[in-house]
Amino acid sequence: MNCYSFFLWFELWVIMQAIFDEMCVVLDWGKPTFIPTKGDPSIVLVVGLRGSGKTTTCVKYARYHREMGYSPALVCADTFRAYKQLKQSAWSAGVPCYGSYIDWDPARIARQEIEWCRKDGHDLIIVDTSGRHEQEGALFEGMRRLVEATKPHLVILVVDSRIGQTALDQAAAFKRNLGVRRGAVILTHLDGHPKGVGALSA
Ligand SMILES: Nc1nc2c(ncn2[C@@H]2O[C@H](COP(=O)(O)OP(=O)(O)O)[C@@H](O)[C@H]2O)c(=O)[nH]1
Ligand SMILES: [Mg+2]
Repeated sequence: MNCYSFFLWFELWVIMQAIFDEMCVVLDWGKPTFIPTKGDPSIVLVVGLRGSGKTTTCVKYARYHREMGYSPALVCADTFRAYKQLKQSAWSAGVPCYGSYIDWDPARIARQEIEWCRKDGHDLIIVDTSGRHEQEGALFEGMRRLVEATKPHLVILVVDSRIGQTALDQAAAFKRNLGVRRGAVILTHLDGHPKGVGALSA
């Protein structure tokens, strides 16, 4: 590499670093809403519409916290097929996964499997849900039952940012209908879609 191309690469690196630092400042909202306590089991319920990216987010959230020194576990409060999907992703991320191949009631599965997670000493229990209902009323009813059954310390709403500014309406509808104590929103599909910016601004 000659001197000229070295300086070109160096300049490019400086520009990229400056953009990255500026993005960190813009996206930093300060202190997180919720920090799980190490050693004390915290329950995080992940809700959202079907295909929004809940399962993917659950695994990322678990892996991130494992790297931070927690002992996370994933619980699948969904169908048998979804359990298989979660188990596969959880296995590749090295996170234990709990679920049922025989029960069909999400609230009952969640309650039972959370108990197993507690017994196994996990301090961060992440519950993945289905969001499969066709009717809005049934969806919220199903989620209310899950909130009742799991008594979560945090409810995360996963929103596909490709819906743009409608993300705000979706978050408001969840807040109104679930009436949770502590909630957060995670936007997915921010990579490679222009509408993501709309969702972010909303
Ligand atoms: N590009 C991209 N794809 C994603 C993201 N999050 C999830 N996906 C993909 O979206 C699809 C649905 O995700 P999944 O987690 O199964 O959604 P769920 O039905 O809400 O559990 C899968 O193919 C994921 O790989 C993201 O942030 N970016
Ligand atoms: Mg899923």
